[in-house]
Amino acid sequence: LHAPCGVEFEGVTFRYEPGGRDVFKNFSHTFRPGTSTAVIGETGAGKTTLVRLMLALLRPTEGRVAIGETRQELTNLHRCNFVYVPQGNTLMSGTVRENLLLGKPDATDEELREALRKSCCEFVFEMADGMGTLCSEHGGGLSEGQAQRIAIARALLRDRPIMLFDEATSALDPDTECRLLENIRLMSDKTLIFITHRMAVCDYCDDVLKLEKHI
Ligand code: DGT
Ligand code: MG
Repeated sequence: LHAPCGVEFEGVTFRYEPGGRDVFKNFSHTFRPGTSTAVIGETGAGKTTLVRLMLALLRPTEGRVAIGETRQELTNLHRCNFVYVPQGNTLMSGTVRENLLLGKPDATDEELREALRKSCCEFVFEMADGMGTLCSEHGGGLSEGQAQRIAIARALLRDRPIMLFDEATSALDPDTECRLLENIRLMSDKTLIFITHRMAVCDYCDDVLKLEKHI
């Protein structure tokens, strides 16, 4: 559907406030189309800021962020190339099925089940109400790790060329996390960007980007 799509940072300097600290200083990096990258760095290093620059929620103070083969400068329009799974629980109150359909409103039950399998959500099939199980706004009867996996299934259904995960697997046990990363990586036409505090994730990625905190 979508061609593989990369993201390029070219000489990006960014500060939140005039005269404030540079979160990025003449930063250049290419997220190559169809590859996976682990983004690591201490707290405050700028990982979430990197995401906001990609989503054009922020504009570089200097330099540019570009996307795709045409290397177009990012605008709000280009947000449609991304799906973003943020930190924390982002499920709405409603059933598992209703949550998944936010990712793809016309998905068949088979497509929903496929996305659940890829994101290690087999537990849904074992619940009495299956995809009719209720998730309340803050996860309800689901554990944090279960809610995270359903949010990832929803993101997979959205089927965008670039997937951004900001600590989106932090509540999973390491075995499940690795299995999930492997499943997602097998969809190798996607450009995957995993922000993580867990070094083990690096072993599952083609590239590692370490962000440093500037003083
Ligand atoms: P984390 O999530 O705690 O591991 O940290 P990162 O790596 O996601 O860091 P990030 O991008 O949230 O913050 C980078 C720097 O920018 C840090 O010094 C805090 C500052 N910062 C973040 N968000 C804002 C904001 O909305 N306004 C201002 N003025 N500064 C911000
Ligand atoms: Mg962050």
